[in-house]
Amino acid sequence: MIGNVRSKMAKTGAAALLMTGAFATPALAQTDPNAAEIAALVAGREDCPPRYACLWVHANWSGSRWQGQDNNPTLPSFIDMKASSTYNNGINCPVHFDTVRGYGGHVMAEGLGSYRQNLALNPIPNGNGPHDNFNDRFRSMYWCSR
Ligand SMILES: [Ca+2]
Repeated sequence: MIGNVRSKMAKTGAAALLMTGAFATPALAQTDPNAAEIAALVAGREDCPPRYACLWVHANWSGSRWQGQDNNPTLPSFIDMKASSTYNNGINCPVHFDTVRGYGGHVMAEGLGSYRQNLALNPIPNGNGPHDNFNDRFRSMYWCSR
């Protein structure tokens, strides 16, 4: 008799575990359906090594990446006027991205550790109207202040 009850409990427990397992995976997947995409995006941003500021040709930290450790009065042609996302992975101060060579023009400060996923969403203050933004505009960069 006792053995019979234990056997039933064991079966019930096994059934409960199976049900938990059956429902756990879909429930986790529903928690954040974009988890894999977000992980891939963050991985792209994390490609920027420590001590550098990085620019990517495309939004979402994708496409060719440029990385700068010093002040750069010019940018190589593959990224000059083509940057669409940013990441300041420096160690001590903001980086400034400028819309003209040799610094100046419209300047966008990127704080230490901060990033922009899509520069098209960053309007230029006092630019050429409400739709003017920093996408595909950067031509030089400097650290800290000038
Ligand atoms: Ca671009």
